[in-house]
Amino acid sequence: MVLDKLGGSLQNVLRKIAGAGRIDERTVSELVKDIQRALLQADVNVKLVMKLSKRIKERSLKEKPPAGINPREHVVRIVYQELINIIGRSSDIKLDKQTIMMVGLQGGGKTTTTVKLARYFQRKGLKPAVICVDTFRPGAYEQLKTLCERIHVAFYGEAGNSNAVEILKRGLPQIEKYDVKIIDTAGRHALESELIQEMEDIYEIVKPDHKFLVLDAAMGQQASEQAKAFNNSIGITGIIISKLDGTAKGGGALSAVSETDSSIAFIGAGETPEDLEKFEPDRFISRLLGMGDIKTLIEKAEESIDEEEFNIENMMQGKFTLKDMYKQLKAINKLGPLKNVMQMLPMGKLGLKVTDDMYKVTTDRLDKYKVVMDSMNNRELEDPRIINSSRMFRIAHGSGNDIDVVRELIKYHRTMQKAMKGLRGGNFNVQKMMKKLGM
Ligand SMILES: Nc1nc2c(ncn2[C@@H]2O[C@H](COP(=O)(O)OP(=O)(O)OP(=O)(O)O)[C@@H](O)[C@H]2O)c(=O)[nH]1
Ligand SMILES: [Mg+2]
Repeated sequence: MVLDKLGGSLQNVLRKIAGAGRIDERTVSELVKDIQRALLQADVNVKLVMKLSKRIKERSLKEKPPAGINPREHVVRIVYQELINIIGRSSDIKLDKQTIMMVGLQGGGKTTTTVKLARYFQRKGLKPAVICVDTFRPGAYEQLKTLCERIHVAFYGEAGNSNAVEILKRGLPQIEKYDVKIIDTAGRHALESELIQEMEDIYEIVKPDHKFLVLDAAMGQQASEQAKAFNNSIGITGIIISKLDGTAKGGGALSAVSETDSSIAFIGAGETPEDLEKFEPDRFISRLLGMGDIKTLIEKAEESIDEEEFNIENMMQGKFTLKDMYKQLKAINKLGPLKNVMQMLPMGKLGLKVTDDMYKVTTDRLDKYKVVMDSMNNRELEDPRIINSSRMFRIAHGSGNDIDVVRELIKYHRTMQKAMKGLRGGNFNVQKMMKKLGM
């Protein structure tokens, strides 16, 4: 997931607190040092880190735990709250008719993010349309057109026309009936006068509800300078941090923008149209701390999967048949890369290792499994434990597959079943604890 490394070290810190004998000055000092190390490694600004450490230290030693909460849980809660504080608020995005203008420097991820946003609103049941007014970079038109076609989003652009204003004057009436209109603009390598002028011209015609600035996570703390500069010249209503998957230093950009007037609206962590999520500081921090954002998962599931197909409760039950497994794999595949979905679950905290094998369930694999399962009878599907070697041979033969594929499917099912059980039980039950803390 986003910021794996930072998450990992913060989770270790929390585990340490959970296992601490008592909370005294020494434990707190140690804890604060560990947190500092983790945040600095992720490129969070030193001043912010110092401010945060001071707050955590003071509060942990001074504040009395509320009734029903032990001192260790109290400290965990303080860490959680203070981390949310440094990351700032989130932008308000309505699920309603709106026009969005995308701005940013060259190569920051505007076009990719335009498509991700279109997909985001599409998933929410709104009708998006995209206009390309990048007349600067050759190939911009084709890039956006192809991406939009891939996700079946309406697109308007004029190949070869270098006049952005003209394109908009013709394009806007054409997409009048769409709910969310997204305008992808050209980038330049610096915020120079030409770019500012063009952005202003486009602004005058479009009069967008939102001006989103797309910032590459790899720029780290410089993000704050960029955000300030764009905000001063044309004003922005939200920031989208892109490419969070590509850097271990994403903490820099994320925390830097909280120092500006604007706030983070979305974060992008991947190249596919699905790899965008609305930025919610509390949710983000819970996930970073390994508190498994089941809510995100459920919400996402509800958007694209009907209930019969995907039942999170069942998934956690641990007892499921091959048929269930197949249904769930299919559902998970619809939600996006398996790895992303798995990582929304509290795997880390429950000490469950998700092996690489579990990530590798590609559509191809699923199709193969489907064929294998078609050669099984109902009893075998209901209770795969009865599949001995002669049955395995029959199934392999009947489905035209190697016996290894059958073996692999059964093994996969077993691993999955164990994983689900692990999720439900778990040793250090963070979910329960967070509930108790009212988080
Ligand atoms: N890994 C990863 N790559 C990304 C992400 N967002 C964008 N990219 C890649 O970054 C490169 C540039 O992205 P674009 O969307 O074309 O950037 P742009 O801001 O539109 O660029 P210009 O139009 O030239 O200004 C592309 O190769 C994208 O695939 C992301 O979240 N993760
Ligand atoms: Mg572009």
